[in-house]
Amino acid sequence: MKKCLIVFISIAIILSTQLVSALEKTDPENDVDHIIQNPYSIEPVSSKPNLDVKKVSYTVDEGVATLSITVKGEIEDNELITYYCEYEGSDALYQFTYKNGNLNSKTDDTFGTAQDHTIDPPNTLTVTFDVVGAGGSDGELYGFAGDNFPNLDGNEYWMDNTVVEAGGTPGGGEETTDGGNTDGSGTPGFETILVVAALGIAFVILRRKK
Ligand SMILES: [Ca+2]
Repeated sequence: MKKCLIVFISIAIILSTQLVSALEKTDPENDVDHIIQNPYSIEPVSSKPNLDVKKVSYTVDEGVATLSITVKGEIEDNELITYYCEYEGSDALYQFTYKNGNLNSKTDDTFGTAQDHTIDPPNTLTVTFDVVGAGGSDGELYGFAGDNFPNLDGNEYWMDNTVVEAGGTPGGGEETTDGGNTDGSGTPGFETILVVAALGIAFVILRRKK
């Protein structure tokens, strides 16, 4: 009887690890900051839709981790415009920087290294990685788009980023407490629910066999 239970538990755990992990964070529209350095001023503008982050997402499925950033306008290839996205979990870090058609990611083996990227017409930049770590989705997701930043040329720049949770400082972006952002639409607890459900079914089957 104990052997049967162990088999069912093993099956439940295997099933749970094969599920898709997903995390998503949305960002308000028309909130790109126009920043003038001297004299300093900052003002949200709607005139830069190609920088206006709407959403970042992270998924893991069958050994592939996917990071994406979606803007209100179009992903723009321009030497002054940078798109950045990262996911940092307890056992993995994936990050990429996209600028004027060029994609860079961390090359350290302990970090995710980008495999490929697509621009899904016309406003989503999607980058795939080979999974490192356990492929969970309990970490922090962050996205940023900037014009003339961080390589400042002149006295002004534009930027938009998603909320940085307390204690996190990814990407060097501003720490912000913008209202209206939403977070936590991921499904980190779903695997646990499935395991519990599978165990429940296993117990029912075992009881009927007595
Ligand atoms: Ca935005």
